[in-house]
Parts: sequence; C-alpha cells; structure tokens
Amino acid sequence: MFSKVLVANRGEIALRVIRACQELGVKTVAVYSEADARAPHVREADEAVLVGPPPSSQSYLVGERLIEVALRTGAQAIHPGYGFLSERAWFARAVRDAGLVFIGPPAEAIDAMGSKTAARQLAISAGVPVVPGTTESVRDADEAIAIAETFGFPVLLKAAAGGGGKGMRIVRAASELADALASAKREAQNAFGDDAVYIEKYIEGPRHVEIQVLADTHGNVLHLGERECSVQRRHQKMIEEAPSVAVSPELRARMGATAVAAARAAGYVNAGTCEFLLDKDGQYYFLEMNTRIQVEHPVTELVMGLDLVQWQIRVAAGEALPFAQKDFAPRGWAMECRITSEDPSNGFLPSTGRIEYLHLPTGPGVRWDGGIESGSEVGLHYDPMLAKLIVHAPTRDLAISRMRRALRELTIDGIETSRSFHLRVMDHPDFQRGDITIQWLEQNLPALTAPATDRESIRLAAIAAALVAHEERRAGSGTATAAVMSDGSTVGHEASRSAHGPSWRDVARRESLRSL
Ligand code: MV4
Repeated sequence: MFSKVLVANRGEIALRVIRACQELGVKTVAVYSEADARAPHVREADEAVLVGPPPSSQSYLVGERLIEVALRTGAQAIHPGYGFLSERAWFARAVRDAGLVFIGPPAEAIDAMGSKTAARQLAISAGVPVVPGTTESVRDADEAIAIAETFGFPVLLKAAAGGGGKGMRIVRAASELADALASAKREAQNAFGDDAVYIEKYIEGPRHVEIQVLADTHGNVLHLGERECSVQRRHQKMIEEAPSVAVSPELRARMGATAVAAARAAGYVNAGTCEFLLDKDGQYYFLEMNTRIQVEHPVTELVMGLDLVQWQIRVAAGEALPFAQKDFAPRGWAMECRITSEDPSNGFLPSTGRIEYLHLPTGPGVRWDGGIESGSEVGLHYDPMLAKLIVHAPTRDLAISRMRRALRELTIDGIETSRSFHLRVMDHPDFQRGDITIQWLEQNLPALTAPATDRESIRLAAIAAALVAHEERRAGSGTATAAVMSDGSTVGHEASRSAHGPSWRDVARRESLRSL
C-alpha cells in the first residue's frame, strides 16, 4: 500500500478521499488555491501545499505543478477526484511518466472513452447496444439528412469530443438540419476545439441509468449495479438513487454484463461508470463511460456495502479484488440530494457569501459528504455543489421519508441553497411513484421552485422577520437583511451576532418546531 497520496482536488471529494486514506493508514497531501487556505480539506490532510491563485486554471488544473508537489512531498500516488484533471489522459500519462501512480484508469482507457465516436465504435465491437447512428462525424447537411432518413426523425447531433450535453442539438425535421449542424459545430469548436459532430436517433423520454464498474490489474472486472440519475437540470444531476425502480434483477444482470464488456474492451482498471439511456420499453443503450469516481458514488456504496474510494486506492496499489460478482445485490434503498449554493426560487442563480451557521442532520441512515463548515466563504470560482446528503433505508418509501426528515434537520444560513427544492421533490407524487424521466425536472420547474404561499409558511416568515428585527435592535446594528422564508423553514440571514444568550436563530428554531 502507498504510504502517502496527493489529493488533487478540493471540497467534498477531497475530504472524501482524505477520509478513505486515513482509514487505510495512508498519509495525505492536500493542495489548495489562495481561495481555499481555510478550507476543511486543507486542515484534515497531513500536509497541504498552496498551488496558486483562486482560478482553477492557475491552481487545481496546473498538472505539472501538482506532480512536482507530489514528488517533493514523497507521495507515491495522485487521486484526482472528479472534475478538474480526473479525465485528462495527458495528466494520467504525465503522472505515470513521473514514476507516480494515477489513482484511476490507464491513460489509454481515458483516451478510448474520451472521443464519443471512438467509444461508440469500441462499444459496437464489444457487442454493446448503442443508439442507432454514426460512428463517424458527418461531413455536411446533405449526408446528415441521408443518414437521418435511414432511422427517421427526430435525431440528435452530438459533438464527437463532447459529453455532458455541449454541442448537442435535437433536430425534428430535415429542413432544420443544416442550421442545427452549423450551430452544433460552432458550439463544439468553442467548447472542445474540435468541430466534429455525429448523429444519433433521438430517444424520447428515457431514464438515465448508469452502471458502476470496478476493475483491478489482475483481470477482474465487476459491476456494482445501477444508479438512477434522471432527476437532472441542464445536464446537472440533482438527485440520484440506487437501485432504480425501472431495473429488475434480470435487467440489472444484463446491463451489468454489458458494462463489464465495455470496460473490458477499453482495458479498464479502477472505478468507472457506464451511462445508459433506458427507454419506456426497457431497451437500454450505452451512451458513454465516465472514467473517474463520480459525485453520486455513495448511493452505490450504501446499497452494496463497500467503500469505492478505498477500493480505488487498493486497486491502484496492485491489490486484487477479493469479490465475486455473485457477492453483489443491492440491499435496501439509498438516495442522494446534491446541496448546491443555488437559489431555486431564482432560476438556480448561484448564491455567494459566508456560511454563517451550519447545522447538519444526523441519526439513523444519514450520511453527509460535505466540504463546508460554519464560516466557509462560498464564491464563484468553483462548482456550486457544497455537499451531498445521502440516506439509506430498507425501502424506497422509507428512504424518501428519511431524506425529508434529514433535509428538515439541515440548516444552512448565509447563502441560498437547493435544500427547499429537494423537499419539494420528496413531496411530489410523480417522484414518490418513481415516475420520472430525464425531462421530468425541467417540465415541473414551477411546482418545484415557486416560493411557498401557504398560511403556515407565511406565519413562520413573519415570526422570523420579527426575531431578526429584535436581534438588530439588541445588537444595535441595523444591517440584517430580511428573513423572509420561501419554504417555511429557513429563518433568514444573520448580519449581527451576540456573544450572550440565545440567538434569534435558536428562538426561531424552537418557534418553528412548535408551529410545524
Ligand atoms: C441522448 C439523449 C437522447 N437520445 N442521446 C446528454 C448528455 C450526454 N451524456 C448524452 N445525453 C443524451 N443523449 C440520444 N440518442 C438524451 C440525452 C440527454 C440526457 C442523458 C442523460 C441524462 C440527462 C440528459 C438530459 C438531456 C439529454
């Protein structure tokens, strides 16, 4: 096993990796930007090294500097987390060339899956079902129309270098194709420096279901079942669960075998995820493979009973997986809500400021993977995801009630967050029935994001506003912002503090508990 690992990331995933290392008896080196000098991942690591100014292009993305730090501090391996350098083949290669271990797949496997057309080609040759379409980029609109007519409209234009929805265009008729192709190419060129675009049949109203795979360097490739990730907005997942209501044990076995075949074809090692579309008829299609640990890995950990990040590290150190495929069947139900610094009632506008107060949910079946604490400054330099609230319960219904309970225990004051949105989802009958597709969130935005107007919420808002006014008078500083609650449970923004006695927040918490 390694004696020291450099963690090339920040926020909740840096802490997640540090915790895994601590439990394995591995020392950690954190890296941080000037904006993160007081971040929890810096404090929790055994050592921490400043790598640059706040913009990630000058800090977390400067691969050569991170490798230099690893060599200088005596780390033997680098864990990239997700985002940043995690899926850059050149970085995986540079780490290896420096005599270090990249805790992730071989650079060749990242390359193989990085081009979406190459990944489709690979999938097809491995017998993996893909959406009807091309494995070459289209030359011009005439060729694209001819291809589209072989499987019919609507079709989807996708960037070959893409992923995550950039450079995608739905085309519903031949007459729209030329314009759509031109704009998809423009967007692809701007986003990826490559204007290659290919064409697929557009699948209407599917679910997004993905399969976790785990492979070692001894030829063992396992799948760890599915995650249902359909609740997403603009390609940003908001809620994930495992298992999926749409996946039977028989379908899980088939999709799992498919994911294993795709991973084997790519020479995959370490943790990875195969993304599928699952249509209404139970047909599934391979989309792409994410060659990293994913944000939503905890729901798989909870239902499958293993620590994926620890296994990433153990596999990277050369250990063989001691499991057989038959050891894995999901136990109970796990659900994750992404807590972001975005204001649901304001178009999910990013919210910035200081986290004045943080109260975390605890109790049975609750897990918090976070990167924030009271006093954290939330800015605009990095991703708005602050933390993940994850629950595990015997059934899906019980997981939903547990999530609702945990969300109500959570208080984050000082910035707006996605908390109230998640409560709305938990209360929505479509979600409770599991009747959701990748379009569901965006089709139901008003109901999921409008400010609350019921009597109880307004009464609570009035109580909180009165308490804020009281606190302002007592502190003698009239700078507090209004504490109008949109969801009946947040009690506003603290702008003044008192060293003595209960704060208005404590009083508000008691009052709101009484009136709910
Ligand atoms: C699709 C599709 C429908 N039909 N391909 C979105 C990003 C990239 N991973 C592929 N994506 C899609 N590809 C065909 N042929 C719909 C999507 C899609 C989607 C997929 C997964 C999760 C969320 C999504 C949201 C919108 C569109």
